[in-house]
Amino acid sequence: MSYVDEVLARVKQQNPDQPEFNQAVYEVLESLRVVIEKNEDAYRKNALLERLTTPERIVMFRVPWVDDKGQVQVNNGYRVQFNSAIGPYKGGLRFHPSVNLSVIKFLGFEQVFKNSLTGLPIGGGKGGSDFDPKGKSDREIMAFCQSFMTELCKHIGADTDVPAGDIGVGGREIGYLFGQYKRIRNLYEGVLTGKGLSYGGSLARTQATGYGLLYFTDEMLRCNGKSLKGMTVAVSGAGNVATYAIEKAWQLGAKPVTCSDSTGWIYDPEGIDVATLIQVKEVMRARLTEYAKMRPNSVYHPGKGVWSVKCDVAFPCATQNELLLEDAKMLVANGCIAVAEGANMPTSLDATEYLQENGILFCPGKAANAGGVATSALEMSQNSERLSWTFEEVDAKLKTIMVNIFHNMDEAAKEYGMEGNYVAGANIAGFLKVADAMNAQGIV
Ligand code: NDP
Ligand code: 2IT
Repeated sequence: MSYVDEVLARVKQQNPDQPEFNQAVYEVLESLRVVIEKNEDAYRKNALLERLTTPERIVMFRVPWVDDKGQVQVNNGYRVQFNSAIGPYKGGLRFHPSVNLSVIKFLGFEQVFKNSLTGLPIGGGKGGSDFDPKGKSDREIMAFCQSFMTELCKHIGADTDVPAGDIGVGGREIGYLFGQYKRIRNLYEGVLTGKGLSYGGSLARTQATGYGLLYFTDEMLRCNGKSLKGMTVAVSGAGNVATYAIEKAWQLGAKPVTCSDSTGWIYDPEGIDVATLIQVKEVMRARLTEYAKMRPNSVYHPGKGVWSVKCDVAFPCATQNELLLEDAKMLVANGCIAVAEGANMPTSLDATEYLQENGILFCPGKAANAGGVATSALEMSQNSERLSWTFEEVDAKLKTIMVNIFHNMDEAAKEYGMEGNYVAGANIAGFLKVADAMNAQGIV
């Protein structure tokens, strides 16, 4: 059996109840086959792939908190410190009822390669809780965040592990988490990113994932003789990533016509209005039905369906496995030319294969959405030097980073004889730096 197959079997056998983690590992290791086969004995002897697929540390903890009725609630808290070969663990926190160890491990595993692709010195980690922020009062959110950080603060630090936001964790939650860390540890340090601007946050971090996704896609289209100008784009999600992807799509001359949340989706023939979207999702924290009320020419559809809309480029920006084989078929049939993942692993494996086989330019999330974590690393730099850069400075760095990621990914695919296969290119380029650092540091 080849070394890759041995490790895939081992991961499956050791984690039989973790479908998302197995899915992420399968995609990466399949891409790495060509690299591993060149030096199989050395990789096997050093158990490089076993170490790569086993987190350095997993912290799991109880999060008790009191709701507004005086009832004690208990949630599960997680932090997976996956790989610190190239820098302190770095990656978001997700608060969503679907969170479990499989989801956090898949996200942490992806983060290792994504962070490597940024070219910045950050290792990979991820955390979160099955806490559901929906419908909770501000006081309940604060109580939860304080309890969560009371345990998490023992395991993180500016040079150890630096969490940030993800689904269900935005500026409000980061503020409460930072306040509690500082209070318990008596340390004012850049232990979290995505902070508010008055207490160490970076300009452009809020916009960074969505903007970066569009810079990346723009460069990819340019290198394939195309341009976003005049294109119709479909976006899923209505949160941080989707909102700023939509904003930058407009700025680059495209027309974003859809967005979605966990209950339904919007088709707006005049293009999604960013101010209305922010008002509904960030200020009112309401459903997209409110968007339809405020924009009478738009249509709200309950359930799923964003990918049935005719578009040139599709940007899945909500969650994992939200673009399935039947969606991929609709996109291809409707003449879509590119899919770029704003979310982490939003496209199922069979849908990815179908898109690639049908000539769609397919950009995997670990490359296309790396602008968020890259700008988090820029926030860490600013915190370390106790300075703040201008919006223009950060945005320019973000753009350069995204353009470089595209070219590194593209060149890695070409070097290993898989031109245009950006999944393979991203996995290989991300892997090589981490593997080199792991080899240099001995058996740890
Ligand atoms: P937000 O919480 O801001 O927004 C998430 C959006 O997706 C919401 O509109 C939400 O709907 C929808 N959504 C979430 N879960 C589901 C689900 N199970 N089914 C249907 N819709 C769902 O999160 P972000 O925008 O920050 O994150 C979106 C994706 O981007 C995630 O995959 C995340 O890991 C990834 N990502 C985020 C980065 C960041 O910097 N924030 C960086 C890189 C990747 P509703 O409004 O109903 O909750
Ligand atoms: O998936 C991701 O890259 C994020 N949620 C952002 C992580 C970060 O540390 O900024």
